[in-house]
Amino acid sequence: MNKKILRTVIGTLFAATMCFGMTAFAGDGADKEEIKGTSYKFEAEHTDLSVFFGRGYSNETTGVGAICYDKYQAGASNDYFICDMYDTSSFISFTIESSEDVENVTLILRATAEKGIESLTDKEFMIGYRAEADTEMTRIEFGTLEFDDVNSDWKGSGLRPFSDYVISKEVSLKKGVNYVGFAVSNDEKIGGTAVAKAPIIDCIELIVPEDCKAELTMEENAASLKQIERLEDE
Ligand SMILES: [Ca+2]
Repeated sequence: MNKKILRTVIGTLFAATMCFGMTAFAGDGADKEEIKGTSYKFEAEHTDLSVFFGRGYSNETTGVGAICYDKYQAGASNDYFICDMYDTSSFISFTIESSEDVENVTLILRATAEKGIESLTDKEFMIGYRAEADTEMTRIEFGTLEFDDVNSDWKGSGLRPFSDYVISKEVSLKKGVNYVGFAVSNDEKIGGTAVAKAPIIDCIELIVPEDCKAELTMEENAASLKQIERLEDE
């Protein structure tokens, strides 16, 4: 399957999914400390980006080119994040393996945004998950991601610090492989070559409830790890 077709297939999976009426919300992560359980953090820059396509304000970006170094010291975990998601087909997906079925997992997204992108609703930016055997993503109705103070002049030309957004406390994972996906679904022309608005994604955190023994691991992509090594050497 060529990359363009694969992108379309994944985009369609999201688009065709019904909303499941889940109770979910977004916030500034203030209530994150109160969530009890075992926390697993997975870096966006370690995901498989082989079919990634995106745009910046004056460029197109493919594959591991989407991995950016946190030169502004905006608080990115592991010092890297995914940038240039300003295309209508941009998405990233985390491949998470769970040792058993688990419900009521909390999903936290660590993200920020560039100047001018003050918010993203769950219709403009879709977040969902599915087990490998499922054909459709379960879309999360998280409301709106607010990037407060995004238009401040961060250290001259810097980036607004990253924030933690509690996306859902009701994610279900099945034993085996699961996908947690983030896809652009708007066509707001925000300037230059950028034809959609999107967040800048640092990592996700999954918190397994206290009484559950499920262990989570992420398949880290070799090409992405290699790209980070390359950037470290620069
Ligand atoms: Ca990161």
